[in-house]
Amino acid sequence: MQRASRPPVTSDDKFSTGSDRYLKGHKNRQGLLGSFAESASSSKAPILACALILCVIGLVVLGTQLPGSFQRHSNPTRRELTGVQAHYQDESDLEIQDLEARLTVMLQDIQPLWWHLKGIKGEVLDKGNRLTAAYEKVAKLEGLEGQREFNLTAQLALQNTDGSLDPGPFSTEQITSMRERWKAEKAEADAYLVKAKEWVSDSTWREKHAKEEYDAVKDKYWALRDATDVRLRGKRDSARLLADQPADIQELLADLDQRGSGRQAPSDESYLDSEAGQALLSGRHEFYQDGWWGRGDKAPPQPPATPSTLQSPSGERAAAAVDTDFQGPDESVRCRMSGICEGPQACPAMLPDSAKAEEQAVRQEERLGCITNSAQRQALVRQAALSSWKAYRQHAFGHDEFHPQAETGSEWFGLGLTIIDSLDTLMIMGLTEEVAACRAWIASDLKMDQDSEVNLFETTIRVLGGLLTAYHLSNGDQLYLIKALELGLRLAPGFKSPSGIPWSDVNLGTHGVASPKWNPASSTSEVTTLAMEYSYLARLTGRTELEDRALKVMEQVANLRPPNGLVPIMISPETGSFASHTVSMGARGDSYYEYLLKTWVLLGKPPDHFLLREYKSAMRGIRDKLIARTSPGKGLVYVGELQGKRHEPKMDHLVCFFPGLVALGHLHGIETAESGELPEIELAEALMLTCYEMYRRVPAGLSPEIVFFTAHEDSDAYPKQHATDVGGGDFHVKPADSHYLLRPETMESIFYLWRITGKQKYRDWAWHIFRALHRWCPVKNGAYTSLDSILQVPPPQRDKMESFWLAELLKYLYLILDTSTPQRYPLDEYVFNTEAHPLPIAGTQAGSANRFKPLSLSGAAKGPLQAGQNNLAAMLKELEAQTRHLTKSEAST
Ligand code: DMJ
Repeated sequence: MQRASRPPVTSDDKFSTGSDRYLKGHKNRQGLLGSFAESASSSKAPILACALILCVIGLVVLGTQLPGSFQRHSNPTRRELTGVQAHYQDESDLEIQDLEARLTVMLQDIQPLWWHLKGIKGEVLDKGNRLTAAYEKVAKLEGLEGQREFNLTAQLALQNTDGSLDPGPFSTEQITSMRERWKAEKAEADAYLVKAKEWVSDSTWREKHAKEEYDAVKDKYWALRDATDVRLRGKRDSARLLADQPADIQELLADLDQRGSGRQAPSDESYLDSEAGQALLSGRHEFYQDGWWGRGDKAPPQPPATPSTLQSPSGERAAAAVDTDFQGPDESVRCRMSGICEGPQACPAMLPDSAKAEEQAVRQEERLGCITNSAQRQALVRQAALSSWKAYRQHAFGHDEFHPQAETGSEWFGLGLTIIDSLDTLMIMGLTEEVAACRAWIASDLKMDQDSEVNLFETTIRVLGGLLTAYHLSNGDQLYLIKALELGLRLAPGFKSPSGIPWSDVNLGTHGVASPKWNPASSTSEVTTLAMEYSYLARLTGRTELEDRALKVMEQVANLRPPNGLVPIMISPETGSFASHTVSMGARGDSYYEYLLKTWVLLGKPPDHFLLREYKSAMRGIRDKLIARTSPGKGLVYVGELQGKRHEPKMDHLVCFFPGLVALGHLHGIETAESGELPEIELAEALMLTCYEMYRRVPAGLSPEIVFFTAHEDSDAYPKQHATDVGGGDFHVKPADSHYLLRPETMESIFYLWRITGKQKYRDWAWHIFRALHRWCPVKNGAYTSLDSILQVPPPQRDKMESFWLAELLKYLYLILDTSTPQRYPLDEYVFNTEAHPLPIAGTQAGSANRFKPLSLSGAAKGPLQAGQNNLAAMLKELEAQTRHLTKSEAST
């Protein structure tokens, strides 16, 4: 069976998690400190002498300060001991803790300096090699010069002396041009040599500077550490003098010992108050300017509040907010090539003022890693959203799509796609002025009667979904509902096929339908990803026929009894049968599985519903047939594809919605693990790690569109050897698949994992991904754009800001970092559609159909709203005739 190459995924397996890296990194950190110790040992003798003297002085001073009664008795009373302990405790708190806090801040500064130095050393070596090569090239050209002239002269001499020969291979002009070319070649080599010399001297200077800086901080660190140790020893020895070490004293000693060995990370506040933190706050790069990032607000990150009613079945929800399990060193290719590192290297030191401006700018970007406060992080995300939106508004407002480099828009559906898809994100971020501009455009410029085809699925999830959520978030602004209903009805002919399986495309003006040009069949995921939007539309308007129809499609697909609950990715609207042998959780398959679960939740989780049954059956199929691990034990867990019966270790970035879906299933009480398998939440976390590694183990720090995993038997040796390669030995990326389109799926899953586990590391992962986005995707006008290849640094950009950048990625990121209490859009009241538009669950307070006043189609309104009502009333009549076949009775046959 294919299982041989796909090691089974069991609950006994230990993943190569952040903690493993932590442990490994921790050892290395010790190694680094050890090397400090070695280098410092030569100078230790005088320090030890000082220590001894200080210790003696300490004892004497201490003796004079101790309570009088205590000096007199060899067996002090308990009260006296407690008093002394408190005295030491206070002193420890005031002195030792202060010293240790300073040490940890210094440690934070030392490590980046060390990595910086190491990087420069590598650069010096590299530049040195280039210089040698330049010398060699110049020498070679000089050597060639004589030889070339010699050959030419010989050639010419031959021509002169023997008239019977041909004029020779070269004309005079050719010779002249050859000489010029050689001259130019030599001049170029000479210039390169000069440049290479400059490079070397420049990097050598920087190396010297970095070394001095590193040595200075290192020396300070050791001086402080030695002084701390002397103080601790003094205290310990003093304490030993007290009586016969009764229990209280032993406790005190143990406490002091522990203080001597422990090192705690500084809090956000102490870091921001430190010199390095202040430097960050007053950073020179424009990204940090203007006070919009919330300097005044230094609130520490808060764990999300527990949603009011929903409890995860195992009861373990958002309890702890701290799980900073990555301490480095970060050996990832992302850290090495993009400077986006985790752990102690996340926050590199400032460069000296004398460093070049470009380096300062790069370093400033890297210092986004110094920001750990969620509110500050969130403010930066909001800023990214606002600048993206403003660039679109300025250059392409009203167009579906935005090309930020050309500063133009283009059409896909002619429905102002970016406006409507982004609208709820703007609302959630409180960008009221921008929301008003969108509303005005929708009221006066959104026209739906155009004679052009739109994709039924894309229009439903992005435009219909966007309008419905806008209606909900605006507390029932009827404009949005009228437009949503009009669009829903105009899309209805898409369901009119011989089999009931929808067509791919619909003409909004003529009510015609069409298949995609490349295939007569429809994508399975597209025809089964409509029910959430139609269901909420039905709840709000009472028009249930389209909801029935959309649910009927899902039931029809289930009735085809797909083996193992896994559906092939194409299906024919003509025959209603599957039209492919490929099963994928990526393109054309993904949201089929997503809407099984989410539609069931949106309907209020009706018991024994076919959606729930099909979801569970699909989960079993996915576990049995698609999920694999790259190596037994510690390999990455991934979701492959089926080509017929063959398992392909290929995974689209699109599949990264799946960890979040599995976690959501767990939250709603679904468990599909059989004995020895990973339970739902552990499976979700394992898959989440894989998706994150698809960002961490590539040069630009942003995932490629597709990766191919590699199975290997030796769980330990292989990945370790290749730890710093692209994919770290677990996956590879084909150049043709190396683009990144601002896709949101990984951020989406991180959102669920953060909400459901409450582990801080997920917030940090989200932030590290944002760092990479901010590093490589911005365009001068404030927009962000897609990338052509994440294998290169800097990655070449593509000219497109997809609408899901604002609709999904930034919304999820913003909500991950949100610290509001109570939590916004809790998962027991809302379910996000596949385009990240939150819809309220039926039966909850938010989801009540009576929450807003009912849709009115006559009279009361004025202006555009009245136009919309009239339009809709007329249209309803017309569409009634068009879609009469979609009556309830027919839909249920
Ligand atoms: C989005 O439009 C939706 O998330 C859809 O379900 C899949 N693809 C894109 C984003 O990648």
